[in-house]
Amino acid sequence: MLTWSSIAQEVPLLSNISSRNNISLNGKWNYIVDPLENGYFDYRLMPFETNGFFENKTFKASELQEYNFATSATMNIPSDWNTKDEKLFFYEGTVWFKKDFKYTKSNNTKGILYFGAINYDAKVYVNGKFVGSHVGGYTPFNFDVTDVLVDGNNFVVVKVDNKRHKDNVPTVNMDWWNYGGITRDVVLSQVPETYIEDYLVQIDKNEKGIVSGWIKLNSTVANQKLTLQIPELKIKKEVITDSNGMAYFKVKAKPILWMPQSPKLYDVTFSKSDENVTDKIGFRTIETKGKEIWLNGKKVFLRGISIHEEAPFRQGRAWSKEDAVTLLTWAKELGCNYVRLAHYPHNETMVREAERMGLMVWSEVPVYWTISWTNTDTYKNAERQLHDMIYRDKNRCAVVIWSIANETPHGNDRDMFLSKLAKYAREQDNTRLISMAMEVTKSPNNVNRLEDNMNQYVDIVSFNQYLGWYRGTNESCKLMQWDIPYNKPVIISEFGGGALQGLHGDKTERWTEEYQEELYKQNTEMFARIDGLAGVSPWILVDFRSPRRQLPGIQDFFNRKGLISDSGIKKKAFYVMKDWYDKKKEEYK
Ligand code: GCB
Repeated sequence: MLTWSSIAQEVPLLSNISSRNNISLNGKWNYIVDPLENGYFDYRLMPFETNGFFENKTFKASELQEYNFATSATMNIPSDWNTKDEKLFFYEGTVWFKKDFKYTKSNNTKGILYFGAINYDAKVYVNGKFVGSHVGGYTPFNFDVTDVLVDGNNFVVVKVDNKRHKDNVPTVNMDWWNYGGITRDVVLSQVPETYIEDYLVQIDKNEKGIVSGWIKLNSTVANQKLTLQIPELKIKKEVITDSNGMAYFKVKAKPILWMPQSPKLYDVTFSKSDENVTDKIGFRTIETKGKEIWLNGKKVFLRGISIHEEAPFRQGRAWSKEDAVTLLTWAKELGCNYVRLAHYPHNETMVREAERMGLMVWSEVPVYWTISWTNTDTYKNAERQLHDMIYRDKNRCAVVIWSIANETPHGNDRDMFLSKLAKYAREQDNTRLISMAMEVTKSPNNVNRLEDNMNQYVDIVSFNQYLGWYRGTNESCKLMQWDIPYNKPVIISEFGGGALQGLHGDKTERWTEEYQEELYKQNTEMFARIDGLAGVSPWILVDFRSPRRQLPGIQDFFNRKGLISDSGIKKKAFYVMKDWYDKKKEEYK
């Protein structure tokens, strides 16, 4: 007998999900808070095979049933639950979600259930049948649920658990809010039996004047005719799949290159007799030469800002186009040509909007601080998240840097873990730059020295430094010298300090806007003395929620290092940074 799990299963991600034939499952979902995981385990703590909440049974007065989705509260999805229900603000645990939907079955059509992200541990059921699970809070996943869908009324139930665990990625300790929930879009995608699963289109790395790439089907069928079209470049190319269901192409083309000043994107269509997938794709080159970063063959300075995926004004997880546009418009106002999307892969819309607006992107996995370096499952988890980040965004020319870690402690175990991860990243994508946010290790006699064994695995030496906040005073910037003994470009991936917007005082008083302003003045002046500095991304664009930040009246559970307050008001330091970027822009014209 076939088990359910053998007919509904996780499948490789559908690329470019928003261009597919989708039924949106966003909107109201019923939810049940379940701190003891009562809907999953029986009283002997054995998982239920039947009778769990996933069955979504209809409540009848004649039978004993201690849950009822139909009469439970509803929540708008996508969303974190922490900002949607006061009782759940600090909650970490299990919440069950249920959504009803209609579906018309047809032969030759598959149903793929796609989640943009769920934080953290998700178990998914369709019509009471288990279809699969996923861990990791910031990457998409999908299941082929064709065989469990019925004609007419269907329901999906998801058990979401955001409890932190030491061996997870990220681990138990971090400086951002562990927002739980179905935090990104949910769709049921309808695709043909044999469908275009994935593709890549890029300027050829080795041959000038050539655009190359591939199209991949979901099954290993040979001799399928596929078409690539880029009308504006007068490209219409027919290709035939090999026995792996892959079709490769190389075409002569001289596209106008994407760059921050003019982020040119082309309409591209991939088609099969019964399917069209359309995308907007840009072309550019990115490389390093000694201590310089070159975009399209020209030296560039990355005028950046770090951003958390935190919704402007209302807080909570950002997910919508509107959220993305607000955040990125602020970055543009600051004079940025670059954003560091910290500390985990942001939603796909954010990356696409950055690309549309002309912002280069640093994209990162949550290998943050001290994770379990020797645990092989932890490694596998990190590698999977890295894989999925690269897979989803490989066609986004805006993404120029994959970052594999942030502020990790030196040691052999870490070195083994990160070197393996760096190699893996390069195997997945050898067309982009690899980096990680390191730390300054020594500063004897006012010389900040950066030493990290990982330097050999990265293309860009990046580090976070907090002179004037965690170390030294603002004044100490004046004397500080820098020793970075690597012939690679340098990025300061973080610097900054906290200020409560509206709090004024002397520039020596912490938490005032004047202190933060002075910190930015002194730091940026010091940057002139850093050899090979090729970019900076101050910490951070907007104040964001963090349970580590308790100081009453000042922090109130917000990290206050934003250049903009949580209510959207620019602090004084914003303008210091903007002036510095205006000058950099002139310098690199
Ligand atoms: C860091 C971390 C970042 C923190 C920041 C801070 O170095 O990378 O996640 O939020 O410092 O504010 O302390």
